[in-house]
Amino acid sequence: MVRHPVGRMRPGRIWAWLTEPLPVPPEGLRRGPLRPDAFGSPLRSARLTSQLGVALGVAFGICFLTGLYSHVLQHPPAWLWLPTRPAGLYRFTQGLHVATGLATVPLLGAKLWSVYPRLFTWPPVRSLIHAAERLTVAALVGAALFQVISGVLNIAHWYGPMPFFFTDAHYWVAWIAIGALVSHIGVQLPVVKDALRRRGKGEPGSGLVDGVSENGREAAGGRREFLLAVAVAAGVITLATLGQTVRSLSPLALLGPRRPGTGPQGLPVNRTAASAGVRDAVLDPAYRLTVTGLGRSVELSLADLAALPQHTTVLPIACVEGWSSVGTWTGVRLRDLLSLIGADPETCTAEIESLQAGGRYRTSTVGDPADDRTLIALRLGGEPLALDHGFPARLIAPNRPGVLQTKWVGRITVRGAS
Ligand SMILES: Nc1nc2c(c(=O)[nH]1)N[C@H]1C(S)=C(S)[C@@H](COP(=O)(O)O)O[C@H]1N2
Ligand SMILES: [Mo]
Repeated sequence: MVRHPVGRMRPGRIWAWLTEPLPVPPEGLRRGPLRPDAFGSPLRSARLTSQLGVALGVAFGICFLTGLYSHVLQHPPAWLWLPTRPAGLYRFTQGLHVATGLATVPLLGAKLWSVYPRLFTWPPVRSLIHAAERLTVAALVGAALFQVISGVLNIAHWYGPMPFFFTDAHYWVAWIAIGALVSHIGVQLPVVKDALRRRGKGEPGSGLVDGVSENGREAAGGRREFLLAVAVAAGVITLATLGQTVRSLSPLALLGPRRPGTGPQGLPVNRTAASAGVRDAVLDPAYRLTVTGLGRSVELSLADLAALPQHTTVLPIACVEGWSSVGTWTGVRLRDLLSLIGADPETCTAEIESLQAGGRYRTSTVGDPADDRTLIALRLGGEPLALDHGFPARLIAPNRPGVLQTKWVGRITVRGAS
């Protein structure tokens, strides 16, 4: 049993109260999984748990940071300057977020398997501080399972089991997970350090004995094989999904719900024109793009738009779900459209509004409309946009989550002009 490091401190009054042993429940209750010898697998050891814990900690850290970046891009705070270069940065970070999250599935499973006998530890609660520690672990396990499961459901577009808004829930539970994780690491660090330092203390040459379990039993072999199996499972899952964003791996992307190169004009589609209910509006010959603000307004027909200077940029659609695909887009620079009503693209922002009547992603804001690569695109790969890619006009801007690349644009409103 490892002594709690803080227990060696000169105990203050509160600390004494928190760590005071609580009464032990009657031995007669110690049945079933609570029996001392209920879990016999010699594979479980502090060393195995520590190694899985380190890997899982790194994976969660990556998911947290890349997830935070995705959140900030979708909800940019006014005081924060966000770079638009490199244009494919979000494509990389979000691909990493989803790939790492999926690789976490076998890691988390193995880690929970290695520690679940501790659910039945005896006595269940030794002291108030022990109770707090167990509650933190419960929060960590609950939050980790929630993140992995809700993330997988989101990529699968299966919202039935999620009666809440995925994005908000996934964001807030991430803070619970990271808070509980930091506290868990703080408590377990001495145990982990100790377990990892014991490398090679087993019987040399036998290849069987390796590490010491919590109760002093020597852990038998098989740990390496177990870790290898977990690593292989994580690797296979990664390979089978990375192809949704890395084109050369796309033939292997059996688990990736969207593969680059599929869909109209070689680009995947999440929301079709039919499901967004915009078919009639966008095919109407009376379609006009309205640019408005500062008390001025212009209406542009498709012919007017085609008569303006055309520019081409090569930019990815990088969906929050981890898939991405690069397209060659041609159209009118957003800055040129804003100039038509005398707005200064250097000092204003632009709200881009879809002809779609409802839905969360019918509008988005461009904070830096002066960027030359930001287009109201009319063409993809040299052809007019497919209906599902946002015909007749869609926004395409660098380093931007897919949900903000608004399709079927009908109105642009100048905001925040000075
Ligand atoms: N108006 C509108 N634009 C939208 C959406 C939407 O639901 N409505 N979905 C967005 C999402 S989630 C993505 S990933 C991209 C996909 O663009 P694509 O269908 O051309 O590949 O469009 C974005 N633009
Ligand atoms: Mo998306």
